[in-house]
Amino acid sequence: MKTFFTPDYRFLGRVVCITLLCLAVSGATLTARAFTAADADTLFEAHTKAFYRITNGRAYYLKSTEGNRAADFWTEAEQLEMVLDAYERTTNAQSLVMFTNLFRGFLAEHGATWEHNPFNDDIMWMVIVCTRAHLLTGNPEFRDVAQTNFDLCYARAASTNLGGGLWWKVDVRSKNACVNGPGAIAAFLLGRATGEKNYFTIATNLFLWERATLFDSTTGRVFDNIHENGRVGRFALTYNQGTFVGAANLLGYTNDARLAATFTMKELCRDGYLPPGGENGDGGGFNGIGVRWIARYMKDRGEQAAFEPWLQKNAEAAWQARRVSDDLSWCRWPEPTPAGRRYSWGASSAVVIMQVVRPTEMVKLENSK
Ligand code: 7K2
Repeated sequence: MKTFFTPDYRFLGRVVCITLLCLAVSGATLTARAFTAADADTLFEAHTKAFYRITNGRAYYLKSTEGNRAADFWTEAEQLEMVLDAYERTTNAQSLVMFTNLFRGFLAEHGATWEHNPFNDDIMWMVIVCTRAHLLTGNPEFRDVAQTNFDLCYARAASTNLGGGLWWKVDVRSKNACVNGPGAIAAFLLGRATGEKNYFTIATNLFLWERATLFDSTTGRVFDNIHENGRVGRFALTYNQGTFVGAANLLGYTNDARLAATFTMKELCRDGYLPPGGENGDGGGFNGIGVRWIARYMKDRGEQAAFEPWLQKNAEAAWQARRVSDDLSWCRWPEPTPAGRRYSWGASSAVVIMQVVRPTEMVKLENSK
């Protein structure tokens, strides 16, 4: 019996060897396509070279690769967040200098108070920027600008109509996820920055209103808005999913954060890829915002097993989609970035995802230890 089976064992051994060889070869292929921390630097630097402009210590982002127009209020604000993402990853003093120049440029362009802007969401985005900058640097100037503008915005945006929440605009026609998610995050971070408990209460109330009004707790879908007449616009966008996840995570509603993040991954993606944003509009940076808050939730709660492969697949796609001429990557990965005019906002999602998602190269190194 024994001798009869011996050749079979040897055959099995050979099968095992070949399988291991195949795994090693596919591992090598993965390594070749792994993105690195240096690649994340490259994409950020390419965006800087194409769009960052500075005169007399005041900096701004160009709107596109053609012409001299500056990016508008909220896309500028969110590109300042992109710089903070780069600083958080690298703690490189140079990105903090860039941020400070952009902050000065922003105030020179839009003033120190922003009540002239009819969009409450725009103000909340910039409040998040300034509060994050304060929490990273301790600079009181960032905190004070954030607090003043949060307060003036909240005073005009908060109402009890439709059960609470913030109006999107001064015309008080609808209450949108794009102001309530950011409003909750801004209030929470201001609570941390100022130590004033009232901001945490506001954050909780805004989040709970959004959760009750613009969230499907069965699926994790975040609805875009509710009109003053009570009609809900049920379409879901990655940036609204992201700020909902962000607020839920900060406030400790972890199950809600997980559900909304899972919805983004499973229902809004095709083949696992985030939906392509319209590049020359508001949508170009939606995925950057979405991923920023989902990645933060994932890291805070140790949910890498569920979300990191998906995030890294998208980061890898963003990296591979860059064009050779100037290393810009647009927002429609995995489709390659075409030649011609590109937009700073549209190119920011790729930069952000590479800052907030751990390079695949590091994962490989850790696995082989
Ligand atoms: O309708 C809102 C929002 O609910 C929706 O998600 C997006 C979709 O469009 C608007 S928000 C976009 C505005 C943000 N503030 C500055 C304005 O110029 C901009 O239109 O895109």
